[in-house]
Formats: sequence, C-alpha cells, structure tokens
Amino acid sequence: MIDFRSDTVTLPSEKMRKAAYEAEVGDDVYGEDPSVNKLEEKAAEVLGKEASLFVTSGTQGNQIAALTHCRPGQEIILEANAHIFLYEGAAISAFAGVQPRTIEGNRGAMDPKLVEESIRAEDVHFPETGMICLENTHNKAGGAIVLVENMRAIYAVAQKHNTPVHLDGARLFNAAVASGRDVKEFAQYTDTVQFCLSKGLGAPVGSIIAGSTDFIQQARKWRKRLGGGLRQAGIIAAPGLLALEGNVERLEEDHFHAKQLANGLSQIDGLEVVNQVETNIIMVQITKENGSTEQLLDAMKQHGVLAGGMGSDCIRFVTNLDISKVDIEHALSIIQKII
Ligand code: TLP
Repeated sequence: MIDFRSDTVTLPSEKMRKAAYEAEVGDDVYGEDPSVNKLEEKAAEVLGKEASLFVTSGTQGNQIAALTHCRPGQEIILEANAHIFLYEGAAISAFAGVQPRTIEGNRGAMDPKLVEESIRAEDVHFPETGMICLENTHNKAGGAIVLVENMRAIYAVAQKHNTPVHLDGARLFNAAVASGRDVKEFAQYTDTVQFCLSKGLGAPVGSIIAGSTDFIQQARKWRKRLGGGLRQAGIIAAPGLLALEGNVERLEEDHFHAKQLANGLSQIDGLEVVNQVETNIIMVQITKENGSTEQLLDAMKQHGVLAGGMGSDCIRFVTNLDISKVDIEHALSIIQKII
C-alpha cells in the first residue's frame, strides 16, 4: 500500500524502535522519566519557550491549552476551518466549556482587523474572549503556511487586549522548513504552542505543548485530570526525541515529493489540484463528468493507493517520510490508468 491518507501513518524506523527499547525510563507522573525530561527540555529550547510538556496527541495538547487558558463561559476566536473547530469533536465545548467564535480566513490566515473586532467588549450579556487560536500549517487550507508577519500582527492585537494566543502547530516544522525560517520565529508570536511528533516528523506517538513555566505547571495538572499522566513514557518519548533531532531537515525532501505528486496529479485529465502546494498536503478535485470521489478512492485502494476524503468533496493526499520518489511515480501511473 502507498498511503497518502495522512502523515500520521508513518511507521517507526529501526532507529526509533531501538531507541524505545533502550530508553532510560522512570515514573513520569513524578517527573522522573529521564527520556521524557530530555524531550521536554529539547522541545522547549527548539521553540524558544521556558518549558514544555509531552502529551499523548495533538488533540490533547490543544485541549489542555483551552482548559489552562480559559474558564467555562468564555469564547475562543479561531479560523472557520481550524482543526480545533472541525475535527476535535467539539472538545473545547465539552471539556473547557467555551464556545467557538470563527473567522473566515484566507488560506488559513485570519485578518488581524477581524480578530480585533471579534474580541468581546465588557458587557453583562457577552462571553469574554478566553483565547485566540492560530493553526500553522493550516490543514484544511491544504497545508498552507500562515506567515510570521500575520502571526505577529495578531499577537500585537492579542497583547493589546490581554488575550492569550495558542498555536495549533501540529505541522509547525513543515511551515518553518518550507519558508526557510526557524520555528522560534513563529513561536515568538504565541503564548503557547502545540506541535505533533507523530505527523510530518514521523514519530509513532505524541505531541508537545510549550509555554511559560507557570503555564506548563498548570497544564501538567490538566493532563493528569484528563488521564494523560503516563508512567514509563520514555518508551515513546525516546523515538519522539529522535524525530525532533533527526527528521526536521528531511521535511524538505518530503515537500519536494509533494510538489512532484501535485505536478503529476495536475497533468492527469479529470483531476484538478485546487490548493497551492507549499508543504506536504495536496487537495484534489475531480473535474471529470460523473466522476465521484468515493469511486476513485475505492478504485485507488484496490490498486494499492490510499488517500483521504476528510469529509469534503476534495481528495486529500499527504506525503510523509515513508514515501519515496518511486512510490509517487507508481501511484501516479495507477491513478492515470483508473481515472
Ligand atoms: N489531523 C489529522 C486528522 O485529525 C484530520 C490528519 O490526518 O491531518 N491539529 C491539526 C492541524 C491536525 O491536523 C491534527 C490531526 C490535530 C491537531 C490533532 O492531532 P492528533 O491526531 O494527534 O490528536
């Protein structure tokens, strides 16, 4: 199978399995797992934040941000197609007791002016704005990079109104590598950042949430409340550290593969690539009359190529570190034949 459903599907490398096997471990609820501590220190340093926390998933990291920054009855400002809004089972409402206030973005970027207009004034009728969420790269916008300049402008608005900014940076390293910038440049315009080790970076499990020492202290408590306090978690943190130290630069090749795939797909009669491919996500629409997304996905599957629907009329192809140039050429020839 050539699997383009997501970059979450990568399998741990030999080195990662060996790191898991050999990891020094302890009870992380007591803060005694040396491998987890090492990963958390490294992640905080890479992002330029005071501290960080290893969490089970991107969703858990984002929810911990909402729970720590906000109180029930508040409102979160976020982009209308944000993962937190569309794909996290309304967890912000279910757990943190907040409601979303969405803003239609441009390729995932919200207009800072609209963000400022959406911040609630003090009024007995209104919820308070508890936090502003950004997403970079933006998944539903096809892995679009939200520019540092846009983040800086939104952060200035947030600071003026004393409102925390959280970044859902599930694929922040993709944004940084593709724009030739350091992740710190993005992270400096946020109070907290969540990034996934188990997406583009290729680790089997886990995410990081980073922020101030005080924030992480409270976040640790929320993680425990959510049942996310793990014990000998070094087993999964060690491959995560390898991913962070060894796979960031490899994203450049991954993005190159994505461009090759996008180029090939756009030359197939009956398909249209509808996003500008900046990182590792390609959104494709069928232009052929009577062609259905489900039919094409089924036929591709029968020929060993998987891609995702993501609940829209687009087919999402995501490249990842396990996909080679040969896989891409092979997949293109199959799709060409069956369409
Ligand atoms: N995204 C997954 C699916 O949930 C759609 C994927 O395959 O892309 N933020 C962003 C921007 C994400 O894309 C995802 C996962 C998450 C958060 C949640 O991460 P996990 O799956 O680790 O909870």
